[in-house]
Amino acid sequence: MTTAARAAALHARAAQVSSAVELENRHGAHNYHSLPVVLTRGDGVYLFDEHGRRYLDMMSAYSAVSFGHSHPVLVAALTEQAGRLAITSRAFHTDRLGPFLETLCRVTGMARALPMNSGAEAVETAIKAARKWAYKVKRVPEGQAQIIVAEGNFAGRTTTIVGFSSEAQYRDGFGPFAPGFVHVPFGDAKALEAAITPNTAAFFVEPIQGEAGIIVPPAGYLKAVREICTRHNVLMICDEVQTGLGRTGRTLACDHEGVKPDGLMLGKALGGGLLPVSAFLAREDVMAQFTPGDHGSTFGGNPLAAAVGEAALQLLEREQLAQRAQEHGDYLMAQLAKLAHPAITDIRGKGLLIGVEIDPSFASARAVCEGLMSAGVLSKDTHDTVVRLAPPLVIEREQIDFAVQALGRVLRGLSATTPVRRETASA
Ligand code: IF1
Repeated sequence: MTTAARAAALHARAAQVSSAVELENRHGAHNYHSLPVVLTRGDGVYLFDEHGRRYLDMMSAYSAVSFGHSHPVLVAALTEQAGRLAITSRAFHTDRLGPFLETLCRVTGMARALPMNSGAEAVETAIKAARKWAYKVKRVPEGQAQIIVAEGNFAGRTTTIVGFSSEAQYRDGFGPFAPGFVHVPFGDAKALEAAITPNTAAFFVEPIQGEAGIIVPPAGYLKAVREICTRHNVLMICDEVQTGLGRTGRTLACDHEGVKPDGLMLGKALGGGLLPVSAFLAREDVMAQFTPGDHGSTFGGNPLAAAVGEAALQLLEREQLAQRAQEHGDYLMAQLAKLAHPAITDIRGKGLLIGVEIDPSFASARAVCEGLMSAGVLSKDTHDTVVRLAPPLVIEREQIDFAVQALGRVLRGLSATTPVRRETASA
């Protein structure tokens, strides 16, 4: 089937898609280009559409559904707490927040935690903490604090955060942006050291860049960053919103190099795939910058989120999901490599955070994801050429086999319609 014919078939199918899409299109902002499927139910690694079709979820809502859809233990924790006490604000204490914070600190090894809701809010909290620490502890002149970020970063959609994005579309039309951010190439420790000045408060970095296309830095990079930040009295703050909580085969992606950052952000899976829960965690003197009234949130630390977050962390440990992600991620990598299809130019990642780079002369990653959808597998492309494979950490080997076989069929189908690349004589 030619690409045009496939697109037409998909759009014809999209037209059949329920009135829900019609209503979305008529009443909603058009800020997503969703695949033409209307999901109505999730169960473990599976999603079901309005026609009852079953799909294997290979992207887990961008790693927010690491425990699988509607995990019974987590749903029980949610419903029990919802029926008892859900939202109080932090004007009052509750019986759930303290135990959740204790577990968060124990699991991550950090001294203190500040609960928020979205990943972006945890990142914004970290920016405020780093700046205030710079002024009050490092004695950087007021208003001069610099935060170094990596090119290719993704940390959320608030205007402060998109202000330091290197992705033009994420910035276009949303300025003016907050000053005080400096870019260095991701993975280059020497460039980081060269960018540090006496006014540098912190270096914010994802241990593996997700949205940039599952970019794994050179081995030893995080350890080198740790040493440089310590030597220059610069805070190393890691964004583990996507890589944290077992996703890459360790509790935190920093654990692969035995690196302990001065601060880190968690989100996504911390909410058990049921509601938004995030947190900024840090060493004592950084978190001590916050005094009553400095910072807050209507919903941050609510007992419902705390109950679900606590249950999620206990599940992560009890079911050894980080180790499972390592074993099943290695298996997935190996099975993908066996495809040995010319359209695949790279397979990269750690644990169950994997990116498959597709040669654009064969097809876009979006077209591959559309093909996968027709084959009963749901995933997402990033940056035009990368298919993200990040299934729930509870996935079984035979389900991994199903996903890989589906990808193989899709790529063979695309090859059949893609003009053979003419290797130029000079190549
Ligand atoms: C979208 C992907 C994008 C994140 C990291 C913070 C946040 C995110 C490392 C903010 C959020 C989401 C946002 C979502 C798509 C998804 C994403 F990388 F996961 F695939 F965009 F790059 N740090 N990532 O990845 O967390 O405020 O969203 O809770 O915006 O389209 P949030």
